[in-house]
Amino acid sequence: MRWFGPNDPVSLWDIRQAGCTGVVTALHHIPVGEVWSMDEIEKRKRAVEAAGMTWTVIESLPVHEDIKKRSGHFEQYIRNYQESLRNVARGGLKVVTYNFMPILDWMRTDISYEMPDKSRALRFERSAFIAFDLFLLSRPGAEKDYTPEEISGARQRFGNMTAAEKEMLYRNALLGLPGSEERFTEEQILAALKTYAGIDAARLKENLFYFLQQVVPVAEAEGLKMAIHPDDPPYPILGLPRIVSTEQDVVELLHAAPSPANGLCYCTGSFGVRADNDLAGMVRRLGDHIHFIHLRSTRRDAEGNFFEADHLAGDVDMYAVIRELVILMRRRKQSLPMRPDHGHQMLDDLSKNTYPGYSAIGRLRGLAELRGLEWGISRGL
Ligand code: CS2
Ligand code: MN
Repeated sequence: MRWFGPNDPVSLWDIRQAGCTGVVTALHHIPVGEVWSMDEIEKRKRAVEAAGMTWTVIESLPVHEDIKKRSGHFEQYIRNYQESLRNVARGGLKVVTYNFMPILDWMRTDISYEMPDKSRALRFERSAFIAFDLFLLSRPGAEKDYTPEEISGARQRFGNMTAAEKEMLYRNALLGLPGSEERFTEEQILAALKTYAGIDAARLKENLFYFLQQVVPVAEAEGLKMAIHPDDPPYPILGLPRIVSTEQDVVELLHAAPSPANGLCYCTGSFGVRADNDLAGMVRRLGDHIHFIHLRSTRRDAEGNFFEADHLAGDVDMYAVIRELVILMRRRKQSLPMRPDHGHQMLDDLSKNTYPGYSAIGRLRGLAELRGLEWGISRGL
């Protein structure tokens, strides 16, 4: 499971009791772009090991915005990244997860969507999102991104929201990075969006490829595996390009810096939002480059909304996915690190304040179901 560090309301022992042998964590307190020191790496490692688990996967070693834009101090930030890679390798870590989404990480409009069983899930509602973009953020030029029907639907949706609902939508949409409490202000996000004005998908891809060409050789020399996390949701938002949304995107980024160290965090929750992503086929075709696995399922509808379903429900055929993964691990003679990605807020956690998607009990349920499915498939093969 993922652990956000000493401030995480879910303790290492909670995670251990969920049946985990390792945790996935990051040094969230180190500002993006700064070098991860040996001291801090060792300290975190000791904390995890004191609870009887191991730390081999980082999620995430974040990429500074200057690198994504190839502007400002990007060269210095790349050198810092390389240095962090050398340090984490010296600390015994094996996999480095990161993403290349401009400004924002995942985006949801509702972080407390009530399921029929009264547990709570994360949800993306398209018309609420459009309402946020047009009427709360008032992003210049946003109307160009939507059809007249979408705009009038969003206007109607917005008109029916209470002031408290509008406030909530605004907060959810600008939640910022997982693991941080910081939110963007309206001025900050509009200013940040402006800095991407000249950067389309092709440019952003070039910048990613350049970054990979600088860091993948270092990772390879140090015995590390890089694992890029796909875009969530897997399409452009707020006028920002998103470039790790499809199998083709992954093929291109692998070609840009050919190496076994250049790989993927295969996240079924993110890729699965697009019906055109063939999840089981991606495991077959990209398998040698899958270094880390996130298992989660969403349920989408024709309007472009989706919510995070139970791990074994929703649109992801988890049986087919895990079957391919079991076959892959046998072929590679290696057990790949996997975690349940998110879980519903349920039972005692409903009254607790945890990171959205990262309460203990929902993830424990997800993990138990996923492991059971893996066990059964594995025994039957
Ligand atoms: C994670 C991602 O919480 C989540 O949804 O799967 O945010 C992931 O940690 C980052 O994108 C990886 O850099
Ligand atoms: Mn994920």
